[in-house]
Amino acid sequence: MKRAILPLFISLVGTAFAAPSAAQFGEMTTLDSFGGPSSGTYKPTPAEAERIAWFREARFGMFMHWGLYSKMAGYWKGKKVTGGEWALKLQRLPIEEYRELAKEFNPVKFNADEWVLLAKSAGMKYMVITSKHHDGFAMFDSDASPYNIVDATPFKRDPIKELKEACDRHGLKLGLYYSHGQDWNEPDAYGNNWSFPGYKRNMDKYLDEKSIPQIRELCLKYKPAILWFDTAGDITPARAEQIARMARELVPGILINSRIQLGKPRGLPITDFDGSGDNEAFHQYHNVPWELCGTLNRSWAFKEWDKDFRPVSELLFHLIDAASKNGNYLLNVGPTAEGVITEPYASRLREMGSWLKVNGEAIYGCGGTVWGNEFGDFGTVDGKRKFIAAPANWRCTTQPGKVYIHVLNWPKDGKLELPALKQKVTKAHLLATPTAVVKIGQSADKVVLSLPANAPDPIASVVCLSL
Ligand code: FHN
Repeated sequence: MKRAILPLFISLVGTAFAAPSAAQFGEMTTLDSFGGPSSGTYKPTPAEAERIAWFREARFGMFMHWGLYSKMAGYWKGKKVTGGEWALKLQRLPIEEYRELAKEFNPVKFNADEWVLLAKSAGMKYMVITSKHHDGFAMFDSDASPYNIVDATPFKRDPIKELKEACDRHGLKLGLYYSHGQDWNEPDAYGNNWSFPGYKRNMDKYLDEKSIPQIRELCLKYKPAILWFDTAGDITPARAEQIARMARELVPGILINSRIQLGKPRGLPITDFDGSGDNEAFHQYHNVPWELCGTLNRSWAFKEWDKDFRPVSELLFHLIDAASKNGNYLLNVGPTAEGVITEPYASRLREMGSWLKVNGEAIYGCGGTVWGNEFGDFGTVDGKRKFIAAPANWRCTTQPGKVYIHVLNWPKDGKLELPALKQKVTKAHLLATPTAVVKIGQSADKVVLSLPANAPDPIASVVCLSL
């Protein structure tokens, strides 16, 4: 693993919930059924807690943005364009010309097992792929619209079906992203304000004639573990609820994300988990199960010219940071129009998998931090309330009876000071080098660990405290 100086990340998105105040932490609270401090505002029924259990256990998934826009690869008629999966709208392309891409979309190198095995080698436990993004093109065999990969391209195969079968073969869960309100191919949907001038759109008509029929067939044909909705547009709460209820009826145990509807997450029984901002985690511990989705470079869809891939140190930080706040990390790849996940993505994913092979017990199925004041706090900057992140020298995850300290900046003097723990620390060892000696100094107001001179891992080394 390359030596990397871990930059400090300031997460900018506000917490959607009043995160438990730091005062509530600072000492080991009783671990709730999710293995982390609970501020009491998340109360799943036994059935709801059961269906989300695999998601919390998983902690790490692969996001995939793959569609006709992948054929553009960041260009239009030979010219570099921004936008990726948004290029159609940002460049206000003629919709008839965009539709022509379908005639050339033929991912002959697509191999579902390769994709699933790469995700598995990264230590990922689930995948979420765009079954239909805002461009309106269905990447599955849809009976509700002929604008789909089987009927409209020379490929003629159903990659979602093949991915689902590969996920079942290799023990991963498959989630399906579906843009349920925004669809630039359809005049009645929300989002296309350049192709149908003067047309008075009717969202209910779009929902009844395309969106809901396709969501229905996604449920019946592929039984997804997650329906991952995005950009709800002006879908009313009632329609969002109708979609959620239909999905739960068709696929018992399915998980639904909070973006099914705009605004404050609805929470249970409509949605199972919250989403923080794109590439921005919640600032603090978030007691509703949640997920950070982020890009591996700077794009969701494949762009040939986007070579700005994030270092593994940053990617591992997001995984560890999210887990310490009770969240998952959904890390995105953008496959090419030929169906290939290119090496810059794959090599970083494999490096993350190597780290997880050694340290996975401190991530999978773990609860968040026992403290909560390590992230920083809100203050006033230029008269405005702002979150001021503390230096991210370490993060904490938990299992009943265990506290894991992910050391991100190895102390030069070997001394790592932690807030107080109510429980007595009986043992401390490094997951990477269990025989290395870690001395414990515990008093009423702090715990001090004396660490070996060298960090076993250049990015994040985990100390397991047994209580
Ligand atoms: O508009 C989409 C965007 O294209 C991408 O799919 C992201 C992924 O979280 N979601 C929306 C923007 O937040």
